[in-house]
Amino acid sequence: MVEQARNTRDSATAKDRSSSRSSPKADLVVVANRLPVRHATTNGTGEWQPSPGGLVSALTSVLQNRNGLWIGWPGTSEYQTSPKSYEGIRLKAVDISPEEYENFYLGFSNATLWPLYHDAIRAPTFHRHWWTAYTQVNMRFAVSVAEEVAPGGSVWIHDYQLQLVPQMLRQLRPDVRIGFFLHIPFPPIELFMQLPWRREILAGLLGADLIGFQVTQAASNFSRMARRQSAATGTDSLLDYNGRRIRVGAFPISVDCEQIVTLANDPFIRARAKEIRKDLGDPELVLLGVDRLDYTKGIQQRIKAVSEMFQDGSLTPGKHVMVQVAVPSRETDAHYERERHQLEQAVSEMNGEYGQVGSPVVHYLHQNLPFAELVALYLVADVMLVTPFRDGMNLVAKEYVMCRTDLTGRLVLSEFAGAAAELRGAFMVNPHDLEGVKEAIRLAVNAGPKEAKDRMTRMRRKTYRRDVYDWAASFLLALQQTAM
Ligand code: GDG
Repeated sequence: MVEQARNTRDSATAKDRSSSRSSPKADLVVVANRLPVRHATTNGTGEWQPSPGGLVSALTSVLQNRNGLWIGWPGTSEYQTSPKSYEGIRLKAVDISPEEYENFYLGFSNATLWPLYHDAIRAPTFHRHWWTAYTQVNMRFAVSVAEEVAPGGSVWIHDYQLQLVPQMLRQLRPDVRIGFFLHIPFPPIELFMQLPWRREILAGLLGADLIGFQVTQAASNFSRMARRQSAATGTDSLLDYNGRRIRVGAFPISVDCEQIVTLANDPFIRARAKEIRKDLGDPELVLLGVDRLDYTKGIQQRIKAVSEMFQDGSLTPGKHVMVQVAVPSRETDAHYERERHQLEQAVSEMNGEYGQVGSPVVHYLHQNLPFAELVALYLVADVMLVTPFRDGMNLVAKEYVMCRTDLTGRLVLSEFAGAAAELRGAFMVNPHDLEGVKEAIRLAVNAGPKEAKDRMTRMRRKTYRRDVYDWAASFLLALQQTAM
């Protein structure tokens, strides 16, 4: 299975786009908000390309082996033209209208659930018409799955946009096995209780046979909540509900370790890393941040910490340089626009104060870079800063660790990222504690080679043990073992 999956990154081919014959029912259906392909415009012409990332590779590989189908939204209203297959698996597009995009996606998914599930770092907004759109779109996904899954087949539903699908699908197709995985945190009871539709969301999730989370804390938050607000009884890992037994557990996601190591050892990428370092002015030490531009990622707080370190002399312009990549994200949302504006202001203030002509102290890129370029940056980074206020897992931390094949490099990691449970060799920080963040960066910057090597060795060993293919396989095995 793993071998096959290594080859899944090529473009969707013309053949893929044309094969829409009536198809048999699928033994395994993956359901996610997005299809594994996206419509991109290059040189003025639009074309369908595979979505990047280890998750798509891993899920594609399990679908290839099990007569699989992927159901999702193609990310455009031109859904009729989206490919009907990709890498030998069938794709089925679910349409979302522009109005539903506003209410279901930008509204309920990203302005109600996203902030609520991330410790309410921004106040969640509750609107009844957003909820209505959420239920409508979830029902459309459930109906779409019900039409396609073979008798006795399995369905794997992904993430916070589709939490009602398990129950809706169970009503339509009681004969199938249903798994659900939440990629983001599940909040503590006190926060989840704010949600006016908390009972409906719980009932939605409890339609599954297996409910997976990134870390045990999230799994336990959910089980406690379910026991308090629904008819469920049982333990944190096993719930009895409506005469069914539901398994709840942690399945920490990972990255495609082999692919990353191969890229990190690629002579062209290593040469590119040297070139980047030279372009940065051959500093003694490079600090790096790579995040989607999202208020949960703690980017501003990190810039503030580094800026204060230039001010108090712990970092020296010319000797120390920071690079911050902030990938454009959810740009139509006002919270995100404000975040970008404030971040860019902080970056320019820092450069205004401490930079010199031709040598800024922080290099800021608001771009989506090719993954190879990202790997080159990971190779350049002596200290990697991953300081989210809350994060389901954080794959950037794991990617960085896998790139450091020579066991150099130091990771500063928020204790509120799911990855902190595994990457114990990191310099841990509470991102809300600015002095603590500065202290952890100071320790990382000044760590000797032996300490850095010991820490990196621990983290690499742990990450290598379970890659994204193992993650997918272990979830599906657990699903297969649930009682029907
Ligand atoms: C959600 C949860 C959970 C970043 N910049 C570029 C680029 N990236 C890639 C990274 C990494 C991915 O994006 C980001 O993943 P994260 O895990 O850090 O964060 P979210 O996007 O918030 O993901 C998170 C994850 O789901 C999986 O379950 O870990 O907690 O929030 O893979 O490499 N990729 C490219 N260019 C960039 O500029 N090509």
